[in-house]
Amino acid sequence: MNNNSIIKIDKKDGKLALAHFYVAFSALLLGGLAGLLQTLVRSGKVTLPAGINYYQVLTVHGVLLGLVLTTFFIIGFLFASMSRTSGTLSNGVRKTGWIGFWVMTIGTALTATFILLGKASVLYTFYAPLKAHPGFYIGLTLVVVGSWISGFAMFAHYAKWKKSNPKQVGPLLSFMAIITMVLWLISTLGVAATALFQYIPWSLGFVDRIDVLLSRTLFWYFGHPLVYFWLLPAYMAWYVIIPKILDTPIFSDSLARMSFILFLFFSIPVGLHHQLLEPGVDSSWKYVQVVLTFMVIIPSLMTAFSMFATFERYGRKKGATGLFGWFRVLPWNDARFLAPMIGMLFFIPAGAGGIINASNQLNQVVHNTIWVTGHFHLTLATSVVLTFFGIAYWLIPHITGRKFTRELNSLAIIQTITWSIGMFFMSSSMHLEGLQGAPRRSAFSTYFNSPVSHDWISYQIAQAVGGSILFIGIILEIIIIINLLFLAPKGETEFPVGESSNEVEKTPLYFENWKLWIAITVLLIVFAYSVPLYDMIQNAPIGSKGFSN
Ligand code: HAS
Ligand code: CU
Repeated sequence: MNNNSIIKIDKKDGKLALAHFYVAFSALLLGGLAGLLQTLVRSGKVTLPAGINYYQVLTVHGVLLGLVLTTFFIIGFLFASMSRTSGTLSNGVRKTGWIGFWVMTIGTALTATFILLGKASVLYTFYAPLKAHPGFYIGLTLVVVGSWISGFAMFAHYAKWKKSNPKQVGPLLSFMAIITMVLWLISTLGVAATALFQYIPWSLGFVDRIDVLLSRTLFWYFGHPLVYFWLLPAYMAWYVIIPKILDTPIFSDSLARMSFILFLFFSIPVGLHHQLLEPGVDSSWKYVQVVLTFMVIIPSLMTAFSMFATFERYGRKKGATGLFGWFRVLPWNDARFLAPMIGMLFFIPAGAGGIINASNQLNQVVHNTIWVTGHFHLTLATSVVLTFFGIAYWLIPHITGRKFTRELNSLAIIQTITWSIGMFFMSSSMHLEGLQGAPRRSAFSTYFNSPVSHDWISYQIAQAVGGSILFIGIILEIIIIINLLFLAPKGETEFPVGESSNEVEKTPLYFENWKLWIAITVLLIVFAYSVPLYDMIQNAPIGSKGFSN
């Protein structure tokens, strides 16, 4: 490991981060159990015990894993990263962080209650005209408000750092955390608007009907940047943590910042790529947003380039030669490296799938099929989630003052392999089944005994096999996390933060041009969304009544 002395984050800051991880990993366990049940039901071999509805379980799964696990883990990780790189949080910032945490937790509890009562089986995208109990929407709104409170706490902390370090660029990890939260803040305005002005009044019965197209458009204005809110913290680990684990300098501090700024620009004005088959939106605006979607691929390609360069440098240092010599010398037996690395490997086909989705013509083939479910189980549930597991392996023991022992490391390697095998089976069969037209968001059905549905069943059985292997992966992960929280031997664990090679490159100050970055972001949003939204509101239909089961 490392020879220089370990820099510890403040105990109280650690506690704040840890509180978020408790919620995140509880969500992993419950949400994972729901996932297992779904794949079993879809195999056609199992029916849920009386009273439990498939769509209720699917809502538990999507909300707990897609929204709760991610948001809590990310905010905990961002607070820890800020504390590590721009100094201990002030009492005010930390207190605000705790308020954010509790508002989010109360919101989560409220939402979860109504899902479990069977009053909100509307899936994580809560598409109208499916109608949930108002408590579901109010709970989710509280989660968003809580995350804003925490975001503002982080902004205040960064501003304080900048004040005491004038004319300097902020520490890379903190800079990235701030971009992530700015992205989150601007994008959540869409979902907050639809919740406050559409869903809540409608579910409370103040109005009878809802404008479905508008609600979906506001949702996807948020829903696409949501996926980069998940991805950017994983990229933080790839750009900044992995180089330190490899004891290699960061390839380029400026390139990393540039890629994050491009994510800020191009993440939001692209939501229509989720609505390419939606009637009522002029196709020229869909075209504009598809072009912008192709722009947001660039910062991911920059990330891939930067990672390959990091591995290459590490390999050369270890004496590797040839084009791929570096591959063999990478520290495959270190779970802190292996888990995110497998995440990167999976991101190559996952990203290619995304490009297929975004290509208008190909979207006609895959939209609303289980191909899309396969896509986001590779991106979110593999690339991002394995990277988060990799972060937990050093961050939790760093905070709890314990050691990630050899035994735990071995268990984490087994966990990573289990996850890869389970996901390979589940996701590949989802992709293949989707290409044959099998729908997503659907329980088992033979569709009135239609022959085509029989061709799907073998893929669904493969998904159940993959899902069961994945559930073993979840149990292993929970065992590791419980050990790191409570049982592992006491000791010191490093919070690895890479350094850039400053002799080669000095990061220019213009990266701190926040007003300009936000102005460009807003301009792009106005450009991509104002005409379609204006059209929708001008030509609004009478709207739809709600449906609930
Ligand atoms: Fe997506 C649907 C397009 C990325 C998540 N996406 C979804 C949904 C989710 C989701 C949850 O255009 C479903 C939402 C729903 O419920 O309806 N997606 C894209 C595109 C990208 C993309 C263009 N998606 C993501 C990420 C997600 C995510 C990231 C979560 C974290 N997606 C779509 C579209 C739809 C969609 C359409 C709508 C489909 C429909 O019809 O409903 C791009 O950002 C992807 C760019 C990525 C790359 C890969 C770069 C590779 C890297 C790894 C390098 C590896 C190394 C290791 C260095 C170009 C960085 C090498 C080592 C060796 C040893 C070789
Ligand atoms: Cu998207």
